[in-house]
Amino acid sequence: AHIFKTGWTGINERTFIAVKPDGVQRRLVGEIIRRFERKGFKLVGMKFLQASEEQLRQHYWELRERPFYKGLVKYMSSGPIVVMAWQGLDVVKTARKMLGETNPADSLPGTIRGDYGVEVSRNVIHGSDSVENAQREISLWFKEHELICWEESNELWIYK
Ligand code: IDP
Repeated sequence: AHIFKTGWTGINERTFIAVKPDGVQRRLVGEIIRRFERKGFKLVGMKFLQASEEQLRQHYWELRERPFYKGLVKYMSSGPIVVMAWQGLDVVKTARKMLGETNPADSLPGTIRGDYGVEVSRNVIHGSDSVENAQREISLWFKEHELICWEESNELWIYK
C-alpha cells in the first residue's frame, strides 16, 4: 500500500473527484469529465458504482460529528456515483477552484457548483481538499491495479 502512495508530486499529483448522486441523476457526468479533460488534466482512474454506507463513513470520517453527517451519508448512498482520479500539476488545488465553494450559493459562475448547484446538501461533486486527503481517498475508492499510468501524446503541449 505504500508504493501506491509515493511519487504523487509535481505533474504526477493526483486528486479524487466524485460525481455525487444528484450529478449522475442530472446527467452532468459528461460535462464534468469534459471540464477536467479540456483543462489538461489526465484521467488515471474511473468507476461507476453504488457506494456502501461503510465506504462513505470512512470517506467522511472527519465530518462524523457534524449535524449534517447523517443526511450526507444518506444523500451519498441514495444512487450511483462516478469516482475518478485525475492527475496533473497542482491538480488538488486547481480542482477545488474548478468545483467552487462547498455551498453552490457562494460559488462563482464558471465553477461546477456555481453553474449547476443551488443547495449545499445537493452540491453535485466532491473533490479532495488536500494532497494527503487525495491519497487517502484514492486508496479508499480504488485498488492499485485500477489506476492506470499512460503516456499522453499531448503532454508537451500542456507542460513546458
Ligand atoms: P467540501 O465537499 O467542499 O470539501 P465539506 O465541508 O468537506 O465540504 O463537506 C462535505 C460535504 O458535506 C459537502 O460537499 C456537502 O455535500 C455536505 N455539507 C457540508 N456542509 C453542509 C451543510 O451545512 N448542510 C448540508 N450538507 C453539508
